[in-house]
Amino acid sequence: GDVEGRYTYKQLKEIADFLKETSKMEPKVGIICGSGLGTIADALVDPLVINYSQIPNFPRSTVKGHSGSLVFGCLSCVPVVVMKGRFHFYEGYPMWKVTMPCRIFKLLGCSYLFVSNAAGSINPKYKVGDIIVLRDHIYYVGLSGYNPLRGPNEWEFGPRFPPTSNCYDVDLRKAGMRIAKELGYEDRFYEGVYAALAGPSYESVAEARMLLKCGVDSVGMSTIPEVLVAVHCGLTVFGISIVTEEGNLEWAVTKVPNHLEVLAAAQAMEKPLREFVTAMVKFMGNK
Ligand code: 6GU
Repeated sequence: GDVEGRYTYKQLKEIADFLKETSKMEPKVGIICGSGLGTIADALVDPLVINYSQIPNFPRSTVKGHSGSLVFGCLSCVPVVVMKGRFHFYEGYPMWKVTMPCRIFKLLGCSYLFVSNAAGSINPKYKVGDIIVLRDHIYYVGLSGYNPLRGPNEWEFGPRFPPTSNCYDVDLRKAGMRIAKELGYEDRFYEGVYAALAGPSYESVAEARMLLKCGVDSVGMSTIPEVLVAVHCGLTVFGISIVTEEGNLEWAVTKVPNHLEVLAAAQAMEKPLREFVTAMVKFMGNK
């Protein structure tokens, strides 16, 4: 049941009104944290944590021990709301639950979506710990029918046939690459194409080779549904992948990702990532 259920506009308004009353804030940027990237929320000044379980009509996160939370606060004096723990399609959530937070961001008054994910690299140039600023995407899940915008159009939010040729704002991408350079991280930042699979199984070697031939740089199981719904309702989008695994393009190689190495690489990028997000949000606040 993907299109049987949906949030009514009234339900979404109720969620947004609850969050407005509780936070007394009007965030300018909505930030979605990828797996292991929740430390972005730790950088907020005067954080207010609202657990998903406290929010009417909000789904629960399936990750054990964490219901997930929205954190309101300031980054570089810009009011933001951070989503710690997203809803993945592979967990069994329907697309209308996966993407609901973007419409909430819109109703809260956000102009921007900053979205991040942990991803595998397909382009052999990219190593664990590299950060890929999303230039474009290939949405395999949508090409095979699971588009979050399928079903009656929600005219309160946007048009029936939204274009997707400019999902990742060019000014933000340029600013992102400039800021990475100014921070001294140009050797770890690239612009690239992200592909989303439904998951939860990883890509096979043949699939990885297909992705490479299709021009894919990084691959994961998230982000694009949220981006499509954000673009539909007029949010300006900026996205990054953090490479936490290197995709396997060789049948002869049976490399198993070393989880400790992956964690160490992600941890090593925590400081650069925090600096980068802080600077990007400052740029968004001044735009
Ligand atoms: Cl779909 N593939 C690989 N290789 N690594 C990942 C991933 C996918 N999603 C997160 N990390």
